[in-house]
Amino acid sequence: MPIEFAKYHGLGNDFILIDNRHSSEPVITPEQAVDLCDRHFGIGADGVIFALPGQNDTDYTMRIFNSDGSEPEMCGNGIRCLAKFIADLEGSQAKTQYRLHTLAGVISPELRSDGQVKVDMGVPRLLAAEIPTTLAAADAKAIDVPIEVADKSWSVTCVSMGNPHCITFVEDVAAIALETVGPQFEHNKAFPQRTNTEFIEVVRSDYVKMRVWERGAGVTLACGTGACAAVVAGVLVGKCDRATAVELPGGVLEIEWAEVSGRIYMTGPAQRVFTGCISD
Ligand code: ZDP
Repeated sequence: MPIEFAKYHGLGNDFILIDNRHSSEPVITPEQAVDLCDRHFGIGADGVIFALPGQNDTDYTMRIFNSDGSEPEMCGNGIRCLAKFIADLEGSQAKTQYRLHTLAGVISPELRSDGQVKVDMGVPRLLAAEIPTTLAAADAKAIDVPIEVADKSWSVTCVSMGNPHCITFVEDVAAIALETVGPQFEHNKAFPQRTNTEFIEVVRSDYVKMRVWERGAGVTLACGTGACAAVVAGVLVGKCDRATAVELPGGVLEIEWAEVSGRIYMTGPAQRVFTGCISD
Protein backbone atom coordinates (compact mmCIF):
# COMPACT_ATOMS: atom_id res chain seq x y z
CA MET A 1 0.00 0.00 0.00
CA PRO A 2 1.42 3.45 -0.84
CA ILE A 3 2.29 5.54 2.22
CA GLU A 4 2.04 9.31 2.23
CA PHE A 5 4.71 11.31 3.98
CA ALA A 6 5.80 14.89 4.57
CA LYS A 7 9.37 16.06 4.82
CA TYR A 8 10.14 18.66 7.52
CA HIS A 9 13.29 20.09 9.00
CA GLY A 10 14.22 21.97 12.15
CA LEU A 11 17.43 23.91 11.50
CA GLY A 12 18.44 21.41 8.85
CA ASN A 13 17.88 18.40 11.14
CA ASP A 14 15.49 16.70 8.71
CA PHE A 15 12.75 14.13 9.13
CA ILE A 16 10.21 12.08 7.23
CA LEU A 17 6.84 12.52 9.00
CA ILE A 18 4.21 9.80 8.76
CA ASP A 19 0.52 10.13 9.63
CA ASN A 20 0.12 7.01 11.78
CA ARG A 21 -3.03 8.14 13.63
CA HIS A 22 -5.02 5.05 12.62
CA SER A 23 -2.71 2.51 14.29
CA SER A 24 -0.53 2.26 17.38
CA GLU A 25 2.15 0.35 15.43
CA PRO A 26 4.42 2.32 13.06
CA VAL A 27 3.53 1.52 9.42
CA ILE A 28 7.23 1.53 8.54
CA THR A 29 9.79 -0.89 9.95
CA PRO A 30 13.22 0.21 11.24
CA GLU A 31 14.78 -1.52 8.21
CA GLN A 32 12.57 0.48 5.82
CA ALA A 33 13.44 3.65 7.76
CA VAL A 34 17.15 3.05 7.04
CA ASP A 35 16.40 2.84 3.29
CA LEU A 36 14.09 5.89 3.28
CA CYS A 37 16.66 8.02 5.17
CA ASP A 38 19.39 7.25 2.62
CA ARG A 39 20.33 10.51 0.89
CA HIS A 40 21.17 8.88 -2.43
CA PHE A 41 18.90 5.84 -2.67
CA GLY A 42 15.99 7.15 -0.59
CA ILE A 43 14.13 10.33 0.40
CA GLY A 44 16.99 11.47 2.62
CA ALA A 45 16.55 12.30 6.32
CA ASP A 46 18.11 12.05 9.78
CA GLY A 47 15.12 10.02 10.98
CA VAL A 48 11.50 8.91 10.48
CA ILE A 49 8.86 10.24 12.90
CA PHE A 50 5.38 8.81 13.44
CA ALA A 51 2.26 10.60 14.74
CA LEU A 52 0.50 7.76 16.59
CA PRO A 53 -2.68 7.80 18.71
CA GLY A 54 -2.22 9.36 22.16
CA GLN A 55 -1.75 7.32 25.33
CA ASN A 56 -2.37 8.22 28.99
CA ASP A 57 -4.44 11.29 28.24
CA THR A 58 -2.13 12.81 25.63
CA ASP A 59 -3.11 14.13 22.18
CA TYR A 60 -0.67 11.95 20.24
CA THR A 61 2.28 9.64 20.68
CA MET A 62 5.61 10.33 19.01
CA ARG A 63 7.93 7.56 17.94
CA ILE A 64 11.09 8.03 15.95
CA PHE A 65 13.62 5.82 14.19
CA ASN A 66 17.14 7.18 13.66
CA SER A 67 18.67 6.87 10.18
CA ASP A 68 20.44 3.68 11.37
CA GLY A 69 17.11 2.12 12.43
CA SER A 70 17.65 2.49 16.19
CA GLU A 71 14.88 4.07 18.27
CA PRO A 72 15.73 7.05 20.51
CA GLU A 73 13.56 8.08 23.46
CA MET A 74 13.22 11.69 22.36
CA CYS A 75 14.04 14.14 19.63
CA GLY A 76 13.96 17.90 20.19
CA ASN A 77 14.05 19.18 16.61
CA GLY A 78 11.80 16.33 15.59
CA ILE A 79 9.10 17.15 18.12
CA ARG A 80 8.87 20.73 16.80
CA CYS A 81 8.44 19.28 13.29
CA LEU A 82 5.84 16.84 14.63
CA ALA A 83 3.86 19.67 16.27
CA LYS A 84 3.69 21.53 12.93
CA PHE A 85 2.86 18.32 11.05
CA ILE A 86 -0.05 17.57 13.41
CA ALA A 87 -1.34 21.14 13.16
CA ASP A 88 -1.17 20.86 9.35
CA LEU A 89 -3.07 17.54 9.45
CA GLU A 90 -5.75 18.94 11.76
CA GLY A 91 -6.22 22.12 9.72
CA SER A 92 -8.97 24.26 11.24
CA GLN A 93 -9.13 21.94 14.28
CA ALA A 94 -5.48 22.58 15.12
CA LYS A 95 -4.56 23.61 18.66
CA THR A 96 -1.72 25.91 19.67
CA GLN A 97 -0.46 23.51 22.33
CA TYR A 98 -0.22 19.73 22.33
CA ARG A 99 0.62 17.09 24.89
CA LEU A 100 2.66 14.35 23.28
CA HIS A 101 3.55 10.98 24.74
CA THR A 102 7.19 9.96 24.12
CA LEU A 103 9.53 7.33 25.54
CA ALA A 104 10.96 10.23 27.59
CA GLY A 105 7.58 11.14 29.13
CA VAL A 106 5.01 13.79 28.19
CA ILE A 107 6.44 16.65 26.12
CA SER A 108 4.43 19.81 25.32
CA PRO A 109 5.11 21.86 22.21
CA GLU A 110 3.45 25.23 21.71
CA LEU A 111 2.95 26.69 18.22
CA ARG A 112 3.60 30.40 18.53
CA SER A 113 2.09 33.05 16.30
CA ASP A 114 5.56 34.06 15.04
CA GLY A 115 5.96 30.58 13.51
CA GLN A 116 8.47 29.38 16.12
CA VAL A 117 7.72 26.32 18.24
CA LYS A 118 8.43 26.47 21.98
CA VAL A 119 8.77 23.11 23.67
CA ASP A 120 8.58 22.22 27.35
CA MET A 121 11.26 19.55 27.29
CA GLY A 122 10.77 18.46 30.90
CA VAL A 123 13.43 18.05 33.56
CA PRO A 124 16.95 16.86 32.71
CA ARG A 125 18.27 13.74 34.46
CA LEU A 126 21.80 13.82 35.79
CA LEU A 127 22.48 10.63 37.71
CA ALA A 128 24.96 8.32 35.99
CA ALA A 129 22.48 5.42 36.06
CA GLU A 130 19.90 7.61 34.30
CA ILE A 131 22.21 8.64 31.42
CA PRO A 132 23.41 5.78 31.45
CA THR A 133 27.15 6.12 31.92
CA THR A 134 29.85 4.45 33.99
CA LEU A 135 31.79 7.72 34.36
CA ALA A 136 30.43 8.18 37.90
CA ALA A 137 28.87 5.94 40.55
CA ALA A 138 25.28 4.99 39.63
CA ASP A 139 23.71 7.50 42.03
CA ALA A 140 26.26 10.28 41.39
CA LYS A 141 26.50 12.91 38.65
CA ALA A 142 29.14 12.92 35.93
CA ILE A 143 30.06 16.62 35.89
CA ASP A 144 33.43 17.71 34.52
CA VAL A 145 34.88 14.20 34.63
CA PRO A 146 37.78 12.92 32.51
CA ILE A 147 37.44 10.38 29.72
CA GLU A 148 40.03 9.03 27.30
CA VAL A 149 38.77 9.06 23.71
CA ALA A 150 40.76 9.00 20.45
CA ASP A 151 44.09 9.11 22.32
CA LYS A 152 43.14 12.31 24.10
CA SER A 153 41.80 13.19 27.53
CA TRP A 154 38.53 15.15 27.50
CA SER A 155 36.56 16.65 30.35
CA VAL A 156 32.87 15.81 29.94
CA THR A 157 29.48 16.31 31.58
CA CYS A 158 26.66 13.82 31.03
CA VAL A 159 23.00 14.80 30.80
CA SER A 160 19.89 12.82 29.88
CA MET A 161 17.04 14.58 28.10
CA GLY A 162 15.38 11.19 27.94
CA ASN A 163 18.19 10.31 25.54
CA PRO A 164 21.88 10.26 26.50
CA HIS A 165 24.21 13.22 25.94
CA CYS A 166 27.91 13.71 26.61
CA ILE A 167 29.01 17.37 26.50
CA THR A 168 32.54 18.67 26.25
CA PHE A 169 33.69 22.30 26.15
CA VAL A 170 36.43 23.09 23.63
CA GLU A 171 38.43 26.15 22.55
CA ASP A 172 37.61 25.92 18.86
CA VAL A 173 34.62 23.87 17.82
CA ALA A 174 35.49 24.17 14.10
CA ALA A 175 38.74 22.30 14.74
CA ILE A 176 37.04 19.11 16.02
CA ALA A 177 37.36 16.13 13.66
CA LEU A 178 33.73 15.06 14.20
CA GLU A 179 33.76 12.12 11.80
CA THR A 180 36.75 10.59 13.59
CA VAL A 181 36.10 11.51 17.21
CA GLY A 182 32.28 11.28 17.22
CA PRO A 183 31.97 7.53 16.65
CA GLN A 184 34.58 6.86 19.33
CA PHE A 185 32.44 8.69 21.89
CA GLU A 186 29.24 7.06 20.61
CA HIS A 187 30.62 3.55 21.01
CA ASN A 188 32.80 4.13 24.10
CA LYS A 189 32.27 1.48 26.79
CA ALA A 190 31.44 4.26 29.28
CA PHE A 191 28.04 4.58 27.49
CA PRO A 192 26.14 1.27 27.54
CA GLN A 193 23.26 2.75 25.45
CA ARG A 194 25.77 4.63 23.23
CA THR A 195 25.62 8.44 23.35
CA ASN A 196 25.05 11.66 21.48
CA THR A 197 28.09 13.93 21.82
CA GLU A 198 28.13 17.72 21.80
CA PHE A 199 31.23 19.87 21.35
CA ILE A 200 30.67 23.37 22.72
CA GLU A 201 32.61 26.60 22.29
CA VAL A 202 31.53 29.34 24.68
CA VAL A 203 31.40 32.70 22.89
CA ARG A 204 29.67 34.49 25.79
CA SER A 205 27.93 33.09 28.87
CA ASP A 206 24.60 33.48 26.98
CA TYR A 207 25.82 32.38 23.51
CA VAL A 208 27.59 29.17 22.54
CA LYS A 209 28.51 27.40 19.33
CA MET A 210 27.83 23.68 19.11
CA ARG A 211 28.64 20.81 16.77
CA VAL A 212 27.10 17.40 17.33
CA TRP A 213 27.73 13.75 16.60
CA GLU A 214 24.37 12.03 17.00
CA ARG A 215 23.89 8.49 18.18
CA GLY A 216 22.44 6.53 15.29
CA ALA A 217 22.61 9.42 12.82
CA GLY A 218 26.19 10.78 12.81
CA VAL A 219 26.92 14.40 11.90
CA THR A 220 23.68 16.43 11.79
CA LEU A 221 23.10 20.16 11.33
CA ALA A 222 21.30 20.49 14.65
CA CYS A 223 20.16 18.54 17.70
CA GLY A 224 17.43 19.93 19.96
CA THR A 225 17.87 17.60 22.90
CA GLY A 226 21.63 18.15 22.52
CA ALA A 227 21.28 21.94 22.70
CA CYS A 228 19.20 21.57 25.89
CA ALA A 229 21.73 19.17 27.40
CA ALA A 230 24.59 21.52 26.48
CA VAL A 231 23.05 24.47 28.34
CA VAL A 232 22.40 22.28 31.39
CA ALA A 233 26.05 21.18 31.32
CA GLY A 234 27.16 24.80 30.82
CA VAL A 235 25.20 25.95 33.86
CA LEU A 236 26.51 23.05 35.95
CA VAL A 237 30.16 23.86 35.18
CA GLY A 238 29.64 27.63 35.52
CA LYS A 239 30.15 28.54 31.85
CA CYS A 240 26.58 29.38 30.74
CA ASP A 241 23.60 31.45 31.84
CA ARG A 242 20.30 29.66 32.38
CA ALA A 243 19.04 31.38 29.21
CA THR A 244 21.55 30.73 26.45
CA ALA A 245 21.37 30.78 22.67
CA VAL A 246 22.94 27.77 20.98
CA GLU A 247 24.31 28.29 17.47
CA LEU A 248 24.36 25.08 15.44
CA PRO A 249 25.49 24.63 11.83
CA GLY A 250 21.78 24.82 10.84
CA GLY A 251 20.87 27.90 12.90
CA VAL A 252 20.13 29.07 16.44
CA LEU A 253 18.01 27.55 19.22
CA GLU A 254 16.96 29.52 22.30
CA ILE A 255 17.26 27.42 25.44
CA GLU A 256 16.11 28.26 28.95
CA TRP A 257 16.57 26.13 32.07
CA ALA A 258 13.99 27.46 34.54
CA GLU A 259 15.39 27.84 38.04
CA VAL A 260 12.31 27.03 40.11
CA SER A 261 10.65 24.23 38.13
CA GLY A 262 13.92 22.83 36.75
CA ARG A 263 12.22 22.41 33.37
CA ILE A 264 13.91 23.19 30.08
CA TYR A 265 12.30 25.23 27.32
CA MET A 266 13.56 25.07 23.75
CA THR A 267 12.41 27.53 21.08
CA GLY A 268 13.16 27.18 17.39
CA PRO A 269 11.75 26.80 13.90
CA ALA A 270 10.18 23.85 12.09
CA GLN A 271 9.59 23.93 8.37
CA ARG A 272 7.64 21.80 5.92
CA VAL A 273 9.71 21.11 2.80
CA PHE A 274 7.57 18.84 0.63
CA THR A 275 5.11 15.97 0.67
CA GLY A 276 5.17 12.74 -1.29
CA CYS A 277 4.09 9.16 -1.53
CA ILE A 278 6.17 6.03 -0.94
CA SER A 279 5.12 3.41 -3.48
CA ASP A 280 5.67 -0.33 -2.93
O1 ZDP B 1 19.32 10.02 20.91
C1 ZDP B 1 19.46 9.78 19.72
O2 ZDP B 1 19.67 8.62 19.30
C2 ZDP B 1 19.35 10.95 18.74
N1 ZDP B 1 19.98 10.63 17.49
C3 ZDP B 1 17.90 11.22 18.57
C4 ZDP B 1 17.60 12.42 17.72
C5 ZDP B 1 17.85 13.71 18.46
C6 ZDP B 1 17.52 14.93 17.63
N2 ZDP B 1 18.55 15.31 16.74
C7 ZDP B 1 17.14 16.12 18.48
O3 ZDP B 1 16.95 17.19 17.88
O4 ZDP B 1 16.95 16.01 19.68
C8 ZDP B 1 16.38 14.68 16.75
